[in-house]
Amino acid sequence: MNQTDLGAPKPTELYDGGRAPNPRRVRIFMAEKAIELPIIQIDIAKKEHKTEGFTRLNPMQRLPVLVLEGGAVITESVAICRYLEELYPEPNLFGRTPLERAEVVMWNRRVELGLFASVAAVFRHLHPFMAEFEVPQIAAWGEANKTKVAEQLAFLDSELDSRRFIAGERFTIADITALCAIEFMKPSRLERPAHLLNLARWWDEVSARPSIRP
Ligand SMILES: N[C@@H](CCC(=O)N[C@@H](CS)C(=O)NCC(=O)O)C(=O)O
Repeated sequence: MNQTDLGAPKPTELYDGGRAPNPRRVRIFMAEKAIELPIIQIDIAKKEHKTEGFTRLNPMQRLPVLVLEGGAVITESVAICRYLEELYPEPNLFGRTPLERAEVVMWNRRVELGLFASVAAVFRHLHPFMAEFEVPQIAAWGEANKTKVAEQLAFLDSELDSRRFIAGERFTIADITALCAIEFMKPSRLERPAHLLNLARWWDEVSARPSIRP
């Protein structure tokens, strides 16, 4: 891990949420850059993110949360990753040139608003575990999102026909977001269609990276 000295406060700890997909995005991002930080595990099932102490840290009651020296707090997975990218620029995961940076942000956002959000809607609106977290839980919305997931997977498959990774010819945060969305399909009781061969080729490559190991 090569840290750039920007005079910016250093991260001191990451509040993590176990198998939940957003904290996992940040953990994979950190592993790619070999960033090691004390990790504080918050058990979502035990509602530890709803306690008074955690709510003071993040009023949104969501994970992950990055704490910095001096007490500043960053939430939102992409904001956390952007901060870490500035402090630990290598390997680059957000793009090097103005065009590449725009393409990475574009693809990351597309995957977040498309595939990731649709899988999350299926999980949050159909899984019995989520009934007390997603209020109101609307089963019809969960069902409707199954079609959206299928559409988004087909879209990514067609895009991956012409390039190696989601945002171009190298691995970026957009791949991490897509990978976590697809992993999240398992607890959401969704299957990746086997006929999407470009997606399968991409999946085999990205899921073999050492950073992806749980
Ligand atoms: N937009 C946030 C989403 C964070 C989020 O929704 N985290 C989930 C875990 S993946 C959470 O904390 N869920 C707790 C709940 O729904 O009560 C980000 O990108 O970090």
